[in-house]
Amino acid sequence: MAFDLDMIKKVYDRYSTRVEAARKATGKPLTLTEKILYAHLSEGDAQTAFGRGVDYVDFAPDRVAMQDATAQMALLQFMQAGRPQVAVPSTVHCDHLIQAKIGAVEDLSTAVDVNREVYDFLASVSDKYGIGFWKAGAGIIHQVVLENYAFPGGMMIGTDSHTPNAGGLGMIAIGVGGADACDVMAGLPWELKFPKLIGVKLTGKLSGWTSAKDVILRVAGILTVKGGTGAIVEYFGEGARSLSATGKGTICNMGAEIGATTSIFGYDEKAAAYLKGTKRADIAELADAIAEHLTGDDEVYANPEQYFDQVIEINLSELEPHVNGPFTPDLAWPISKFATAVKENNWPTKLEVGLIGSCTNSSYEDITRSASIAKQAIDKKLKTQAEFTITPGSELVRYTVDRDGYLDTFAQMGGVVLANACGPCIGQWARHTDDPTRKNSIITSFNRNFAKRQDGNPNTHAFVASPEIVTAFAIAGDLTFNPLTDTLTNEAGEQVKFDEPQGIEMPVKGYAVEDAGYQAPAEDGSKVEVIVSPTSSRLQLLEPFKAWEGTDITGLKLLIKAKGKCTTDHISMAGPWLKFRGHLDNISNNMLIGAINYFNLTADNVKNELTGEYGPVPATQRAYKAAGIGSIVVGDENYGEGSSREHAAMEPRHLGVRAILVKSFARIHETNLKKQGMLGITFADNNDYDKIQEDDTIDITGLTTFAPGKQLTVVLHHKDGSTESFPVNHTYNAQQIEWFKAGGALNIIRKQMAS
Ligand code: MIC
Ligand code: SF4
Repeated sequence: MAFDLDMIKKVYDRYSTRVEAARKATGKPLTLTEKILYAHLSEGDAQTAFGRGVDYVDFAPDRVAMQDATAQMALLQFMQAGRPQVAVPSTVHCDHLIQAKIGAVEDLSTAVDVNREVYDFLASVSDKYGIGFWKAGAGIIHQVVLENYAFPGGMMIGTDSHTPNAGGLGMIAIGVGGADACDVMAGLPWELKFPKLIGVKLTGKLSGWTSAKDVILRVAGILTVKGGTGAIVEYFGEGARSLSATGKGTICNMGAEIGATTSIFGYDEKAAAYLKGTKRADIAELADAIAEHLTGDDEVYANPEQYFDQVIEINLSELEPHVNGPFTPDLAWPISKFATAVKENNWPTKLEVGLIGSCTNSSYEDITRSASIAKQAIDKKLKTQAEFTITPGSELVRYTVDRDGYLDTFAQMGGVVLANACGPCIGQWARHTDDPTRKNSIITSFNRNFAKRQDGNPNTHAFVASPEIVTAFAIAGDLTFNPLTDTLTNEAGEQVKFDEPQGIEMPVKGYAVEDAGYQAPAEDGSKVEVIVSPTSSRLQLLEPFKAWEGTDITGLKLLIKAKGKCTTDHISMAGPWLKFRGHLDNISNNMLIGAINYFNLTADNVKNELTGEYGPVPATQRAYKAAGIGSIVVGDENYGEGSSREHAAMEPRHLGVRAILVKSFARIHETNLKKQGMLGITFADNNDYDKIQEDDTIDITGLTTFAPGKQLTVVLHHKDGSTESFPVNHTYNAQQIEWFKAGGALNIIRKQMAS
């Protein structure tokens, strides 16, 4: 049912020709990344775009995947595009809106109730436009995609930043905003700045406590949250081939945390085995026939420095397990140094909750390795000290590990199984805590750990590690414990030590499931009606944004000058706000409420220049909007890091912010701003950030001659009557400038489809 063999055949049919042509045109051996990209250039660009150094290139992705929290906006936009059906195979996954509170069964039934309107909307839009629909409880998008849709050498975009998970099966899978998904579903080419290439050579072999997760935790430590920006990370070497396909998925998934466009592994025996194990032997057979093209050329891997922009080498035999955090995923600690770091930094040593699973780490291998630790706790009479939860990534995995007895083991050690959904990972967690003001620690096998991410509490110190390390920590209940070397006192008062975890890559008896949770769309959806109630608080049809007025933008008020980290969680918080993801006006009430105001170092408290009073960011902006005055948001480095949610771009657009001026942008967010017709600009000289004062009135000039590569000018009118100006950069190409002028890319599509 799920995968589309004909589509894959078509991709593979043109593959060899494209790769050969590219080799000839560039006169060089090719990396895997280049091969897949070249094989997916859209027809127009296919002849001209070989060779790097080209800027924006048009691609033709094979698939689109959307999760419920972003699909609503993507599909509300698609409905305006005027097409009867999607142009490429697409799926919707209901995973983000399920709140973890009691346990899987109860939480799922509450979610189905609470989110009925949204689920019904997504199901009917999917039915109408030919989109595959995965019901609530089916699992988390990236795990379901890996099990059903990812294929070696393919290209997919997804409305979620962890879409790169499919790189574990050799697919170029890239996280985008809903507007990008809308283009591809409408049959338009998809544009991407041709990426830089980072090569990661893995030598040696994992053993003992070390797992695939530790590879990416280490890479995050090396590259930091910005280091992968604009790059695709390609893993290779004997070490790479020794990793399971799901382990590779974990590494690619968390590549989002270093800002990478995506990450990828070549097709190998492990990938073939996983395809066969998940009932896709026919895909493995097709892939075998073009296997030489589904990996980088030998010359490239023999001399990677000549072909990659940057090369990192990691010896898996020497790699230690890592724990990263708190508050940022790139603060990497080898386990041998972690206890000292905890003490020196005064992080709360008592561990309150350990959480395993999520889209990042809930494979059969992960679960069996963690269960082997849990089993030891039972056998060695250790009492689990912290709370412990398990979030399976999909119903397929859940059913299988349940059948094989692992969920029982977790239950015996005191674990609680949550629904197959994002839950605590995205702040959908009704955590029971006696005192939220207490500094406290949790550890997860998820990927993000920004402040407030899991439970909305700024006092929570969240750390990230592999599921087996998380399990051991949860049993110990103490962050200064080193499971590799230390002993624990058991209920009989004896000192006991953990043995190394043991796992099984894939179920010996095969994967099984009763109801995977898939609903195929109608053959002919033209009669299907999509209903959005005009009084709904959760869904709202979109109104087109206004086109640019044709002049410079002047007289802007400074809405906020954000200081430090300003992720999409700061700009458009998730958790309780997820329920408004389909209602632009309502969700706009969370705009920038997490950002720290440079002038008073508080969140959600900015000066209203019309009254001189301080108030919440959204209310202040609504006051400017009501007065017909535009505003500007100023930010720091890597602004918009994290999620793909385009709400972080649409909310300011909807409320009348005219420009975002920052030191640098995260990739997806920058594109999202452009798509929505917003002006996203960067300081040419970062010191100019310091010139911006709270009471400034600001102009942006040069817009009447807005052109690629040409700087614009920002003019500050200070309160004391003085004026200062400085140049700012932008990365808009000719097409994107048209989006700006039209007031958003969708306004252009709508016109094209109507004509
Ligand atoms: C996340 O991990 O932050 C999310 C929630 O999956 C987001 C998507 C969203 O905000 O809906 C992402 O990573 O893109
Ligand atoms: Fe869901 Fe978390 Fe994965 Fe995002 S990172 S898709 S919130 S499980």
